[in-house]
Amino acid sequence: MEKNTLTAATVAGAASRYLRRPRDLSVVSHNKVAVVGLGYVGLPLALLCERKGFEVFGIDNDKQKVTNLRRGESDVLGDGERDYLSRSRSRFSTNASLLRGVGTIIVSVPTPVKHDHTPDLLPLRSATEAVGKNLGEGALVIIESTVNPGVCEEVVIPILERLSGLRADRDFYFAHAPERINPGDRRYTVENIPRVIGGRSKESRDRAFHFYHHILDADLTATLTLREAESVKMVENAFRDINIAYVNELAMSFDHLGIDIVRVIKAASTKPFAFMAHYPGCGVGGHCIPVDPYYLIDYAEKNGFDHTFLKTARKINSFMPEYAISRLRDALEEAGRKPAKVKVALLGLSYKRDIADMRESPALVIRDRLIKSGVRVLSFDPYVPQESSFDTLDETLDAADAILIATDHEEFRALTPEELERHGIGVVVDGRNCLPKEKFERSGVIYRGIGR
Ligand code: SAJ
Repeated sequence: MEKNTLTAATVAGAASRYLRRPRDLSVVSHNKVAVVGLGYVGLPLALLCERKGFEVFGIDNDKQKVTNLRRGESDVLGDGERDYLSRSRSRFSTNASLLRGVGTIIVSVPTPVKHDHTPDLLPLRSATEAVGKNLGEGALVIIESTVNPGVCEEVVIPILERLSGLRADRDFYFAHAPERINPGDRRYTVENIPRVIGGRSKESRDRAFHFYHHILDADLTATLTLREAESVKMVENAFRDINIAYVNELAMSFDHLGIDIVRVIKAASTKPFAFMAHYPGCGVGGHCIPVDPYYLIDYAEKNGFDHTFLKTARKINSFMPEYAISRLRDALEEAGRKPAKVKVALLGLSYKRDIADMRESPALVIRDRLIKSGVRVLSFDPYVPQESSFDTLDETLDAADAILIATDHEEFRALTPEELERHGIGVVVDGRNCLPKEKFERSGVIYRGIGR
């Protein structure tokens, strides 16, 4: 037979050899790791992979972020990690073709909600498309973004297969390991937080387990299906949201009853079992707690179940900025001041103490509602100078008649009655119950907390 004659027999033989090829004979390099999405989740993970000896590619669609990272600049890292970034050899780029030949690809892009609180999977879809177009045989794809059950199997894997022409669990492997980063937490870090892993198959799960076992110093639960792993994160964060809603409702009730909810929760916490303290406040912000429950609510609704309890908790927590404003009105009335005639220092704009992140921050809701109602608002947040009316707390207090604390940053927790007296401030609304109430009341300040 003439050489190079492609008979049907020859083609069939080649095809069967290809399909029979040993699983680990892949066209990707397993010492290469790529992280798609370089925010507070992806960037620390990318640097950790580099520290553990991988050749790392960091991909993000934000040109400015990539430019800053190449310069060793980032606002999502702690001090230690920022030093490491300045020495990092990771390649940061907006060019997704760098994913070609990479053995492990992790996707850690945001999964926000739209204005109507329905899931916004656009960032995840576009990141998945970038991966699908550059996916090599034998690669392991891990989704770390928070998603509701079903997204991996019904959205992500179909995109990967369509764009790569590869089949999951035949040509590439797929797992879900929901992120558990706690911004600002120095104790629990990307390296030591226990993780759960779900796989499309046992092979996928095992490969993901070996990857995380190599880079983390943490317990790994790698026995889940994809939908179970997706559900774990939903359950974790909805748990927090409903518990915060529980104490927020108690706070509003106790304000009618003249009971100090903080003292009651602290006392209830002496019970060594079956109680977990959460504290009331002027609202629930961040990109996790007020967002994740909507993903589960939406998916359950599409499958015929109505999460009335989760929805009620969301309603209570979303009402708290309004409640804090009602506490301000009440305090101003007692002080004989008209809201339209006072200047209110809004202390804190970020959603959580001692960090700069303003996503879904209740402080922004309070600010906008107060301004809309004709109150003059002087904002100050030491972590968000660009949104502050003044450079310092002192200047802000100097110009104000009343204060509303929306974020319990260290600088605000340190406020004293003498300081307020010096600035002629007679009304304090403590939206995070972070000040010693009795001390301020003894000094003659009109004090309102949330549930105290
Ligand atoms: N909040 C309350 N009362 C509370 C706790 C929080 O009003 O008792 C408010 C905070 O002020 C903030 C919002 O809720 O506005 C969210 O606070 P958070 O402490 O839950 O902070 P996050 O959003 O950074 O939550 C993260 C989550 N981690 C992940 O999703 C990976 C969450 O699961 C953690 O429980 C949380 O950190 C944590 O423990 O600090």
